[in-house]
Amino acid sequence: MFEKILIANRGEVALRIHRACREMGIRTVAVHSEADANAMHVRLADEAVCIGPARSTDSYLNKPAIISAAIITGADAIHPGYGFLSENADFAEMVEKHGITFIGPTVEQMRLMGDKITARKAAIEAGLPVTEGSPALETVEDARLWANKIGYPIIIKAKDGGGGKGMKIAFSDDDIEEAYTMAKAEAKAAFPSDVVYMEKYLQHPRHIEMQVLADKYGNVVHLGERDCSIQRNNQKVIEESPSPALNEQQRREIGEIVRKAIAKIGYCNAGTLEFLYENGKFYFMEMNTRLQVEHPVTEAITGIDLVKEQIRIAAGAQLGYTQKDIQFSGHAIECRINAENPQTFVPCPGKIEEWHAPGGLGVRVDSEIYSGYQIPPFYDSMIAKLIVHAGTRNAALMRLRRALEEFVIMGVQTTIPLHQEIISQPEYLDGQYDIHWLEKFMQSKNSPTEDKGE
Ligand code: MV4
Repeated sequence: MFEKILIANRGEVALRIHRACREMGIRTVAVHSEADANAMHVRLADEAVCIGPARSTDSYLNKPAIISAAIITGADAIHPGYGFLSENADFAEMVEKHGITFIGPTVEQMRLMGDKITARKAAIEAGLPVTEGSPALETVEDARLWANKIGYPIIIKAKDGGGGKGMKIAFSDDDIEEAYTMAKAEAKAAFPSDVVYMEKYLQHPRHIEMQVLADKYGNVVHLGERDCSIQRNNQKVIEESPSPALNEQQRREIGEIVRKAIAKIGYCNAGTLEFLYENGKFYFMEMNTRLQVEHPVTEAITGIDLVKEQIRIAAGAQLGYTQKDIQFSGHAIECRINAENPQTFVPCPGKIEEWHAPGGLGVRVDSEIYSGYQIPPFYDSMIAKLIVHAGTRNAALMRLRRALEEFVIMGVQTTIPLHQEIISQPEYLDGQYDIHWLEKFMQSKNSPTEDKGE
């Protein structure tokens, strides 16, 4: 087992990884920017190294600085968390070249899944269902031909894309030139490659993702799904498991398909397969090769510590259990609490004047905030995750309502009121929502012409 792990991240996830290490008897090294000298992950770690100025590109994305910190402190592994360098294959390769273990899949697997076109190809070969799609598009004419072959509406995506950037939808031949040209231009500006391809556009899907764990010996389990359809601007807001849209049999079916595919690909460590789900069918979109923000939802219903499993797997341990040992229990919901204006979503950094997190049975708060903490303006605005777990979805919703009410955060605006509003909507309560529901709900609230029923 590793003796010392460097945590190449900040915020709640740095703390989350530290906690797993501590419970495993592994020492931790925090890295931090100049703006994060007073952060909780720095205080709790055994050692801390300042890796550069506040801007992420100078610190948390600074590969040589992070690797130097690992060498100086004698860390034998690096956990990248999520975001930052977590899906950067060049970083993983550099880490491994220095004889340090990157806690994640192999460099090849990261490259395969980081490219949408090769990921799609691997998924098809491994038996995963996908939308109809094209190979890389060479010209507008090529795009028009493929669009007619697939049938409108279609969506053009960048091979290196993610987070919705460089995606353009076309509903007819009239839109195709603009969609192709714009997608290509956006890809060129934002990503290393401007290669784009096309898929059939699904108009009202849910976003349902499957969590998997695989060791280096071909053992694979799936840990069920997370429904992440409550989102805005490609930012997830609420996640839950199980999905209100799936029954027991559908879960078993997609679970087995995913398990076999992961075994066939030979993937190892923790991973998430993102699907769109519409009219009872799943369509593979992409695979995330990192720990995800919403992983605690899965931990709640399975009792499995995903970070400990990532570390054990990276150290060469066997899973030690099979699919039939995985028991799904109850229902879990996560709310992402951001320091933002809840109407406009404009970030609201500042000093936390008062902080009181909820507790009690079935309530987990992952956060590195404390009273008096100054939220720096340089990073993501998520300041806490509230996760509730209870026997049924209704019980979880009652618990979530209670926990949100207990939460006290003074000094900055947060998205807590937004969460309270969402979970009192009849569609949310009934589980009747797709990926567009939140944006439509926000619009209807802000539109003076519409009857708000107040
Ligand atoms: C799609 C789609 C509809 N049809 N692909 C957005 C980000 C990227 N991960 C994939 N995305 C989408 N791909 C097809 N063929 C709709 C989206 C999409 C979306 C997906 C998941 C969660 C939120 C979303 C918001 C807008 C669009």
